[in-house]
Amino acid sequence: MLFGRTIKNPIKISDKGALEWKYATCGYCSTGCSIEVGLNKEGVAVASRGVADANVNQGKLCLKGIFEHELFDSSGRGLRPKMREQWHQPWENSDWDSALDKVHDEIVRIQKKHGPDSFAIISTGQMLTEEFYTLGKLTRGLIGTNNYDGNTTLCMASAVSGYKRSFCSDGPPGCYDDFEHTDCLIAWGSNLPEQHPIIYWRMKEAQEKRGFPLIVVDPRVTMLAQNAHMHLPITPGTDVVLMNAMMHVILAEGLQDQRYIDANTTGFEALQAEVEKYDPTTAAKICGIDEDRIRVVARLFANAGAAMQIWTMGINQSTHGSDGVVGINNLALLSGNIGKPGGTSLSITGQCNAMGTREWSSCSGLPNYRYLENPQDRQEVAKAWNVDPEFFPKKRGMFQTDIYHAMESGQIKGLWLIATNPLSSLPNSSRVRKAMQGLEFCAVQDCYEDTESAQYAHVYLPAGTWAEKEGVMTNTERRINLVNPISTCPGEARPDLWIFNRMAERFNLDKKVSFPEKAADIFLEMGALSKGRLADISGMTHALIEKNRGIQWPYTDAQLQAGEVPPAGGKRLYTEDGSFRYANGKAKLIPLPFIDNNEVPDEKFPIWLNTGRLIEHWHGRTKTGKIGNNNKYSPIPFIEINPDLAAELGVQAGEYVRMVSRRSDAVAMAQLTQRVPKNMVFLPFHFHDCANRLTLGLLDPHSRQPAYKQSAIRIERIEDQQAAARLSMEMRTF
Ligand SMILES: Nc1nc2c(c(=O)[nH]1)N[C@H]1C(S)=C(S)[C@@H](COP(=O)(O)OP(=O)(O)OC[C@H]3O[C@@H](n4cnc5c(=O)[nH]c(N)nc54)[C@H](O)[C@@H]3O)O[C@H]1N2
Ligand SMILES: Nc1nc2c(c(=O)[nH]1)N[C@H]1C(S)=C(S)[C@@H](COP(=O)(O)OP(=O)(O)OC[C@H]3O[C@@H](n4cnc5c(=O)[nH]c(N)nc54)[C@H](O)[C@@H]3O)O[C@H]1N2
Ligand code: SF4
Ligand SMILES: [Mo]
Repeated sequence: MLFGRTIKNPIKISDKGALEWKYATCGYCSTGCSIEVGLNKEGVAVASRGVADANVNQGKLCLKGIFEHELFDSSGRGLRPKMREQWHQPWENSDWDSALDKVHDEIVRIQKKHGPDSFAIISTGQMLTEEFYTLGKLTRGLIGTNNYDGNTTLCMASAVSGYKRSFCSDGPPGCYDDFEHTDCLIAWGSNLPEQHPIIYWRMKEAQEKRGFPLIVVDPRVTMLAQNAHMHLPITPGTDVVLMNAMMHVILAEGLQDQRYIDANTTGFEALQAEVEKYDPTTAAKICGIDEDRIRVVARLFANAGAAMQIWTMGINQSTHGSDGVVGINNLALLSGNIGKPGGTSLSITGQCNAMGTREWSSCSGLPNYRYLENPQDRQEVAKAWNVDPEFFPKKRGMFQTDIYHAMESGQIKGLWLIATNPLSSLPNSSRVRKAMQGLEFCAVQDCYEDTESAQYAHVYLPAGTWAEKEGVMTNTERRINLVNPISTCPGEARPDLWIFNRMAERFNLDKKVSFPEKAADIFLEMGALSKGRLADISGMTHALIEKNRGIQWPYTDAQLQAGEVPPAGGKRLYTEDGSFRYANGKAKLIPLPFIDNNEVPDEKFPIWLNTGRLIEHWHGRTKTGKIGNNNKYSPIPFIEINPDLAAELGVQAGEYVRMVSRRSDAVAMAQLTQRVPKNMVFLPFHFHDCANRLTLGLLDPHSRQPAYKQSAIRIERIEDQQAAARLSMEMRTF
């Protein structure tokens, strides 16, 4: 018998008629791929391709980047500003002046009536850096609410907090080039092949060349786990116990790098005393990893010439998120693996410009990692912006997750949402819904008008997206790359920068503060503010960035003047002899006692609910749900469920099931797979009104990031499959 095709037709790539190619950086994930968009003779975007001489992606793109040009004319784009008196009334078309006046007047009214901090502004990791900077200037310098934060609290807050605790500063020390030098890689809670496909390709190429061991810690058999030498299917939320046990073994067997520890760290004795309690036999009972395996991994890691750790949401999104990051840093410091090629602790960031917002948005402080708490920082920024330093708050305001609680309690009355969709992305969405319904005023600024959160808006501001705008983004390895305007905004939609500048005019009547119109000029202003700081970008310009296909910070004016070539893929933040930002130049080793404070399965809710992502979709699918070649892979909500559990529940493959948590319920199709253990299901959070109906999202005490990955549910068989199918079809649209 013959299998497959007997005659092979040559693959034909249809000619899309692209005549001109324009340079940008992909606007989905934080990998930061350089991309070119092809325009046909009418100037319409018809194709996307990777840029061959870009260090990051070397000509490659993933499934999202390759169809990114289709975003420009996708359905649901906002074409006109809209307004209404009450959120439940029908929208009325408006014009820019009226809509912006309304937002301005409501901010002023609410601040006057209830105090400056009663109006909150929530931003994102998905705009361009010049836009973040401008919004920060407007918010901190003119509007003056302290309750200004970003969706990065849902994402990178634990990494930021952990880096600050260990090294006294945010800023990932490593880069992709470290894969080329490492002798051992541990990936904690990261599904690299699906969520950062091109970083995965870089890692895989390096690994195939040099064969270093890959150890994956994830309760699920992800694609990365399938490709690992060792998979550690950890009990959810217990990574810190495994880390402590590994440190126990390292210290008990004298495998630590004592010279490095003595020269570059403080706190060794306290850490030693704490990890003493975590012998592998005891730890194995909590974290579910066999004691001998813990020993093997600890030895492999500590004995490697250079050892590297990466992590993503499996660590950050936990009640021990910040501790997990500190634990990773502890392991790196004990073994002298910071700042050397292949030896690093590299947080893989999430959104395309999650780094840019950390550096420049002023959400948690002031530009370029300056602190509101530091008088000198306040003074410097006030001088540069020509505002009164006393106008700045003396400490940071609420985190995004706390802002919602303050909306519930009535402390916050007004909200301006920019490029984030909390009704889909915050945990326990029925609480979020209620909080939004209770607002006196809400403005939503989004490139799509059909988002869940826009349901509760009084004003809708239609924004441009991605390469309808101009500016830079920073990727996971601190590389700043350029987005050129390739298409114009549809209808009357305008770039976010334009919207901020027009809003600034309304708060800046005496024109005291300058708000440049051009992104390239704003970038130069930022460069001047960055001189001598950790993230010094004073040597960069937009033109130089495009020429180099991205430049990693720091790149200083002095380096430029000295003719030093911009860093092209090997730049590390700290040197092998420390140089950390604490006053004594040393990093901190911090003991991490484990307290089991998660929601865990019990008799009534016996199944772990693990939520996360798929390669083809982006978050709430406002973008990928509209692109056929992305959407077709998973158009409806589904769960990964173990066949043994399905059999016990009497559920067949392809049937719909009802999931019930203490918060609410949701319906999804059962996909039977051994990827998850019998006591866990995995539910992608991309679908409308689904995963976050169920999640509890307890907050990490340091970072205020929600534990999206650990909730308890029960699963019920549904008799009426047709009704469930109809419901599930509704969840695919919004
Ligand atoms: N295609 C696509 N790519 C994306 C995104 C997207 O929406 N779609 N989003 C981007 C963004 S913003 C982010 S933040 C990143 C996220 O990237 P990732 O963090 O890699 O993706 P997730 O699927 O959220 O979670 C990763 C893994 O954490 C595991 N996990 C769950 N609980 C635990 C635990 O207790 N311990 C450990 N060690 N692991 C656990 C899950 O099983 C899951 O496989 O992806 C970015 N890239
Ligand atoms: N259950 C569960 N929930 C999660 C997670 C999880 O793993 N599990 N992960 C969390 C994480 S890591 C993240 S990052 C969040 C993401 O949460 P959100 O930020 O809510 O996710 P997005 O859907 O990306 O929202 C971005 C919004 O901005 C719009 N937008 C895109 N580009 C532009 C632009 O240029 N300008 C403007 N004005 N609008 C734009 C999009 O249309 C979209 O509505 O979700 C979190 N929620
Ligand atoms: S890996 Fe990330 S940056 Fe690269 S093409 Fe895919 S989504 Fe875009
Ligand atoms: Mo994220």
